[in-house]
Amino acid sequence: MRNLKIGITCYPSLGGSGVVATELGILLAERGHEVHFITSGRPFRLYMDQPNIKVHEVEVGQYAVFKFTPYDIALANKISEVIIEEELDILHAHYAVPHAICSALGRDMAGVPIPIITTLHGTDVTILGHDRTLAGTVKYGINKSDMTTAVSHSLKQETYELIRPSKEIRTIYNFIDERQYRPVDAHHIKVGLGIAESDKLLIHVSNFRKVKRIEDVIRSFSIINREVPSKLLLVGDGPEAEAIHTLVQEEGLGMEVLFLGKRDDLPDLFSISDLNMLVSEKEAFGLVLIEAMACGVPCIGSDIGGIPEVIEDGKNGFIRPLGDIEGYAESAIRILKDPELAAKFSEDAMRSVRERFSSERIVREYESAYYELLERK
Ligand code: GMT
Repeated sequence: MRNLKIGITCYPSLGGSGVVATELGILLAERGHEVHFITSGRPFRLYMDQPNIKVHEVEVGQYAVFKFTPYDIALANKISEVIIEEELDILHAHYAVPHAICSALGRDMAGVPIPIITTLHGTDVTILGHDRTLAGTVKYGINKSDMTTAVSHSLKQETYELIRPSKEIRTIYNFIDERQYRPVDAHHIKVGLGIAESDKLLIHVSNFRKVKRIEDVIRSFSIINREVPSKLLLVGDGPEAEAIHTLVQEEGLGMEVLFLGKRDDLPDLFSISDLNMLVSEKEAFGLVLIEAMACGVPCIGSDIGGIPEVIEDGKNGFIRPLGDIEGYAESAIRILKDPELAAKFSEDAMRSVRERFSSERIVREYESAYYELLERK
């Protein structure tokens, strides 16, 4: 198969869709393809100049007539330029709004009928699909794409029900960069944080938005902490940070909960953790689950969206109904108090990621989708 020139448009900042798009681009470039990121800035996980990768930054002019700067129009304009100048074979849009819509517009402007593949990541459907000011454009973006993928079966189903697109959607799961996410010896971090050797460690990583239900994590940790000497690491930042701080104080957990902010050393933090909690009320996939599992950490999750497709209930973690604070705590205590069960879940978590979410497997699925689209033409 010949190497391709692939345009990728995505959010370059912190967030699951940007991480997946960037890591996909890096791996495609390593496989010999030429990858062109068309974004508002350098993707944050793209650390250095890598062979076969070019970043095309979108510039937006500031004019007095604009009340709102037209980033989306500038993006479509940049996409059309890159299609022509770099002779792209295919465009891959991550997150429907505005990337799928701008890709369709950019392709029309370029007048070159290259295929567009759009990957839906979750909130582009589960939140924006309910917003009457945007839902129509989500549908337009999907229908104008030659292929649409969703990061879980659950998201695929929800998109069919909510958006009713005229095209079929294919599930391609998210994947892990195994070179980064693996168990490492990071004991020094536990020592540095002043955590006693005997304390069990729970971890929650997110963008601290309401959908993550961090208050449920805190409330169940409060129950867990009464039974098991433990600490909770909260990693990330976002709009709910203040409310979470207040709740932690109200629950009298000020000494037990450690706010670590945004961190780059997630593999280290997972490697010292005994349990990961993701109990969101919306979650198309839950990238953080496979990041934790790849480091051998069992997970507790809510029965929402793609979470039950990632955690295998009773095999490498537990799934409990959304908001079941007691249930989460009971499941966590079971794992934390039973070293044999914890070791079995940990092994199975790593096996599951290797078998189901390996970068090799998933990148090949995207590559096959690209070749299939090019053959269809
Ligand atoms: O809320 C987040 O976690 C960020 C969000 C995003 O738009 O980047 O994540 C979404 O895409 C990730 C990558 O595909 C998925 O793993 C997350 O489950 C999904 N978030 C939601 O559905 C809430």
